Amino acid sequence: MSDPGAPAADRADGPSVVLAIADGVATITLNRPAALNALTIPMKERLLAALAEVHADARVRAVVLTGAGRAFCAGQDLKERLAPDPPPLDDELRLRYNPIVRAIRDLPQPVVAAVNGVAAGAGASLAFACDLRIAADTASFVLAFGRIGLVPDSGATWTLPRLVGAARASEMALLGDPVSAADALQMGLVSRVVPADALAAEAAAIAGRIAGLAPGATTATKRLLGGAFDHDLDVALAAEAAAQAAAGAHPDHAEGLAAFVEKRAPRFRGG
Ligand code: T3D
Repeated sequence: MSDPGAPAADRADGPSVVLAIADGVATITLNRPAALNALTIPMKERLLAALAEVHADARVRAVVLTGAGRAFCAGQDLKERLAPDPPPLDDELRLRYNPIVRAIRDLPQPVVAAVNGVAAGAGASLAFACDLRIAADTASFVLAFGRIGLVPDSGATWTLPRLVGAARASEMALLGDPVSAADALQMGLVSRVVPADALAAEAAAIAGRIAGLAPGATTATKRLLGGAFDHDLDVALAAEAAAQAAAGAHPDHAEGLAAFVEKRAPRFRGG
């Protein structure tokens, strides 16, 4: 993907968002390492386009979102905001950040955030929107919004309390202190921490395992978990029953049963 709208420095380093698809796994890499992958308008548009491409590609069964270089993403490019006539903040959220978060949540495929370094501001929000977060031991999360007189956005006020509870979310949002990978693991913000040089392989392995599952059941599981904090037990029970009926009627369920009794790996087809 070329990036004609990107600043010259970005073009020199290649496209600001790189999408690679192999073996059922799409890897989306934020790629402005010199600026810690801070998000410019062209980069946000490229990210949205990559997410749309992945959504439409039935071969893709799992997604990894990561950053190039030493950061995951430093959030909004603050230098872009200092340029003459930046777009109004609420327009930027409505037109770009919010659609990106919505696109991640609406993807049929689970998204693994491979947090390779600092995730700050909207960069942290992106990680919070993913289905799984695994982190390098060098990673950190910083809700940097307050330091520049802004409020947490891109869904962070919704996702973060659901991930870590109100008390920890409030500390992170109000104080803005960096949370280390070890602390993120302890508070349940990430599910695994691995040595930095093992992160890409670990993310690929997790995504590869997800890609080997029955895609319809995987999507339904993502949807069921995504709604978990929004309705009561009876609604959850009914939603599980409906999803199970659909999963059970799919040929992939029969394939899973056959593979079990034949003591072999299942070959799920999806569709
Ligand atoms: O449109 C809207 O504005 C609405 C949406 C807002 C959403 C948001 O995301 S608001 C929050 C924006 N992000 C931040 O406030 C984070 C700013 N960055 C930092 O606090 C620090 O850079 C980090 C904690 C992320 C990392 O610190 P450190 O010491 O490891 O690195 P550094 O030296 O600060 O940064 C390295 C380079 O990246 C540096 O460039 P230089 O001097 O080498 O040319 C720095 O300017 C650049 N950089 C880092 N973050 C950003 C950035 N450039 C532009 N925008 C950034 N956000």
